[in-house]
Amino acid sequence: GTKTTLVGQFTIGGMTCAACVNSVEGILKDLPGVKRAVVALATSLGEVEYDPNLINKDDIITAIEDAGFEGSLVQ
Ligand code: 9UX
Repeated sequence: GTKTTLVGQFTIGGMTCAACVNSVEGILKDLPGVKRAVVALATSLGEVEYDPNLINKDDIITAIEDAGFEGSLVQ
């Protein structure tokens, strides 16, 4: 069938070095349904492309929080 993906933007608080960025990107990319994740240290922003049939924005925020950072949705 047709592939469906959405793109969500999140603020990720608490990242202070490049290794934090790599860690958060790795965690996001390992989530089921996440196709792409790009995280920027300077802006504290993350962009995640995901399949809404497999994961939702709240799940993504929970994963960010579980990794020890503060995640919130960019409206
Ligand atoms: Mo860098 Mo981030 O030394 O949790 S990995 S601060």
